[in-house]
Formats: sequence, C-alpha cells, structure tokens
Amino acid sequence: MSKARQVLWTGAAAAAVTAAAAAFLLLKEPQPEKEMQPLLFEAEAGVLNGVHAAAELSGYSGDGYVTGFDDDEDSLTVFVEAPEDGLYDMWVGYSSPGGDKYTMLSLDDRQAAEIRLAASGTFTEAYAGKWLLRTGRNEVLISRNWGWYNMDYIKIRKARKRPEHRVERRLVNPDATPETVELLLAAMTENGPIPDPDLLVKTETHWSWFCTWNGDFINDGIQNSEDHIRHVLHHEYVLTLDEVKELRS
Ligand SMILES: [Ca+2]
Ligand SMILES: [Ca+2]
Repeated sequence: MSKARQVLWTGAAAAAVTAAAAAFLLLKEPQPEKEMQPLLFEAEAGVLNGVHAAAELSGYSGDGYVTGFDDDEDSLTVFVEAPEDGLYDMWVGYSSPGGDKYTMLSLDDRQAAEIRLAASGTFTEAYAGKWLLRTGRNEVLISRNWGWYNMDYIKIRKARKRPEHRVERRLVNPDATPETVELLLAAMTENGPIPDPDLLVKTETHWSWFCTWNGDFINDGIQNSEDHIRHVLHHEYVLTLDEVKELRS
C-alpha cells in the first residue's frame, strides 16, 4: 500500500450503503512513460455536412481546409485513428479571420467540449484538452457553435503520465487536528454521481475523496444506479471500511 496513491470515498449516503460508508480508491503506479509522436487527421478528409472543402487560403495542412460553418446544423466529422486505448491530448488546426469564435467538439456522445478559437488570420492550433480515445477509429464531431471559422485538422498525442503528486506537508487549515495532519489526504466535498473508478484510473485522477449526498442522490437509482454502487464498492481500487479497520478508531 505504501506505493499506492489514495483516493478516499466517504458515503454521506450511509443509510443506503451503511456497510461501506467510507472507502479508499487505490490507483496503481503509472507505467513508464511512452512518448508518441503527434498524429494529424485532416478535416477535408472527413464527412462534411453543410460545409465544404476549400484551398483558397494559404498555410493549411494537407489538401485544404473545411469552411462554410454558417448554418445551425453545419458539422464536420473527422476520423481520428488512435493506436491504442488511452488518454490523448488533442488540438484543432484552424483559422478564424473574423475574430474569436467557439466550436464544439464531441465524441460518441461520451465526451464534449466547447473550444475557443482565438482570432487568427493564418492557420494555427488551439488546444482542445484531454480525450479518452479507443483503439482504431474515433469519430470526432465538430459542430458549428459560433461558426465562421476554417477547420484544418485534428491532432492527437498520447498524454504524458502525470507526475507523482507532491502533497505539501502543511495543511491549509492551521487548526487541523493532529489526526488530520497525519492523514494528509487531499479532499473534494460533495457530489451526486459517484465517480467511476475505471475512469479515475484511465484519467489518472490520483487524489480525491468525495462525499455523496443522501436521499435521491443515492436512492433514485438514476444518479447512482445499484449496479454502479456495486461496481464502485467491489472495484479492485476501492477499499471499504471493513478492509481498513484502523480508520474506525
Ligand atoms: Ca454551411
Ligand atoms: Ca487540412
């Protein structure tokens, strides 16, 4: 356990999960970093809906770019081939001569993000954050949002493993009890849906504890289904109180 990171889960919904009112998520040490060169996927090779390929402007990548994002339903699907499952950094190549714009990226109805495209008369890149991609084809949908920009490509690179967390051995609260000081756990406060430990592992979310509200938050079967609660509490990275008896005292 000494090499494991710890994420503490405490259930305020103790009435529903009495036997497991508190749990630790233990995340394994990351594997050695494996660098990957960026991969580029051209917008003009995607599926165009209400938009069209063009090559009038110079400085683009590949055979051109996609323009004509001027109607509400306009969109572009770029096929992004990932060499393996995992977390990737993503960028969009674009130009936006008319000022700052926003575009919307989404992936298989699982992830979505609004991306700011800073004003640029020449082709440039905007960072689009980290995305969980699956091996093989991933269909990234670019929806108009503000529109009036030119899309050149999508670029991905396997995300670097996050470095070890360095927890400052001094708590923010100067009145913390000696027991709290000894624990040195980073914490979140309140939540509805319980985080999926599978996603915590994939996204390398190493530290947090989270506290689920009672009532409908835990009992309506929607925000936290029974299957999900079982999944969390039986997950190999989750320790329930019966497994960490020393914390009861
Ligand atoms: Ca259009
Ligand atoms: Ca291009």
